Amino acid sequence: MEVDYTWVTSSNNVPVQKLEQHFRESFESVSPEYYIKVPGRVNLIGEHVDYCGYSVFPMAIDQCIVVAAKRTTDRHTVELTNLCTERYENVSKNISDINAESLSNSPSWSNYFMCGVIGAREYLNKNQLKAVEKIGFLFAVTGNIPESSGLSSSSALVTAAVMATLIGYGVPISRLELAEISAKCERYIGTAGGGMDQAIAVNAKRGYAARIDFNPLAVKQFRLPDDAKFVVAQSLAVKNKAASNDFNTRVVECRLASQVIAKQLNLEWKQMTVLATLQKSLGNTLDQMIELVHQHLHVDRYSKSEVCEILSVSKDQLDELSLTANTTDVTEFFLHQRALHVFEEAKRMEEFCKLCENSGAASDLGKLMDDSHSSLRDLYQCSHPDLEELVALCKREGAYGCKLTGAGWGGCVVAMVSSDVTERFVRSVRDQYYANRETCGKHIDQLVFATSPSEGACCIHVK
Ligand code: ADP
Ligand code: NG1
Ligand code: MG
Repeated sequence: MEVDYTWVTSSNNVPVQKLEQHFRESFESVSPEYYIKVPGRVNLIGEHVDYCGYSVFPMAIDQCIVVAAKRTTDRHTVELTNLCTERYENVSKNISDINAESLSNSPSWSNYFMCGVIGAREYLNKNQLKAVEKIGFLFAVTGNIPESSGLSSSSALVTAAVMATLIGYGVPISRLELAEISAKCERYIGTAGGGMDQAIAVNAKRGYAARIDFNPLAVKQFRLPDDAKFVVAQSLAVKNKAASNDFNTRVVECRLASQVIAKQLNLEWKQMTVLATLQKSLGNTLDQMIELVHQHLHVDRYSKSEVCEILSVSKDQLDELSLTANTTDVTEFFLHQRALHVFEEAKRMEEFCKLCENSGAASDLGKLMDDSHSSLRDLYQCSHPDLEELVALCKREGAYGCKLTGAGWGGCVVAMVSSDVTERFVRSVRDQYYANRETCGKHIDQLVFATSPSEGACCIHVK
């Protein structure tokens, strides 16, 4: 089989030595054949809109997941080991016993990895599957993306697993397809996410942020302003998105908002699973969609019975048509607030791109980030008291703008600051925020750091 990995670039910056040693110690002294490196990301604007079909504006960061890999031909198993922490236990699974349905039972690290293995295998046709019937894998994983902190450690891991499996099988894939199948298979863990994280992880270009559009997936590289820097700071509050139903409740609230508006406008509401589909079918502008939210969605909470009544369905039908497995017990939904956030955030994202294209003022970009954060806090209700403290501190220290990044409920903020003052800014945040907090042995440089756009996923063959 010819392998077409012309899109795979090499990188010198991978911490492979310790991983290689761990690989050999774990797997009877054999050495890895290849390494996969996939970065995390920070999203500058367009938060909680990707799963509604709207565009986002992330950039890759230097922190990454690295997988060392070797194929086996004497056993049809996936054997996993992890260098990061003892909490990430070793796992060995027969490939024919891995199935998508069982992965949402627990968001264990190995289940994220198995999402990727399944995603890769689903990409193969019958003949290809037959040809790889005897192939198994040894994988060792390490990484330095802070987990459950909104910098997309989960998607870096899943995407790396997809790549490691496909490369081992010798099956070529384009970057866009890789991003799409990685987004699809991460949903087996139980989160109904959009495709932002995987798209930037695979398509990022050093020195550029990217605008990512969905349906169809498209990536456009953007230069960021020269006079500003982006600083990431961890609040230290963590949130595993698959361990509660908060994330999926937001996804479902947006879907119900779309369907309730559609029903009131006598449209085929069942098809309006995301807000962007509703907008498209109406041919409306974002301002007109905002008008519709005010006209058709009340501010008070909706009970499940009220939603059922509006849509003329039973509770069981609603579960089947609109909810996810872990949101069928949710009894109240805030439709007005969630839809308003999404349409306004989609507008802010467009304005942010325009400003970047036309060398707009850093203060204008910062204002959009501030407004995004306020909306995430007040309308989307996915902030956290520690994030609020950190945002307030960053603003006091002179950031042009500051917002939570990723899903929220903890995790990181991203602040935009003048290039001239970045070092002082980082020092001030470090001294004031972390001085009296338990940092669980994390080095201070990992908690708050200036970041510039890094490159996307790559593979290094050992020769
Ligand atoms: P994030 O915002 O970082 O994407 P998620 O809640 O989506 O957070 O996913 C976090 C989960 O991803 C962790 O609980 C763990 O299972 C997995 N994970 C993250 N980093 C690693 C790693 N280095 N090794 C193994 N698993 C990891
Ligand atoms: P994090 O916080 O990195 O898990 C999640 C989603 C994104 C996006 C953001 C919010 C996944 C894999 N990731 O990111 O798609 O919706 O939240 O903008 O579901
Ligand atoms: Mg994640």
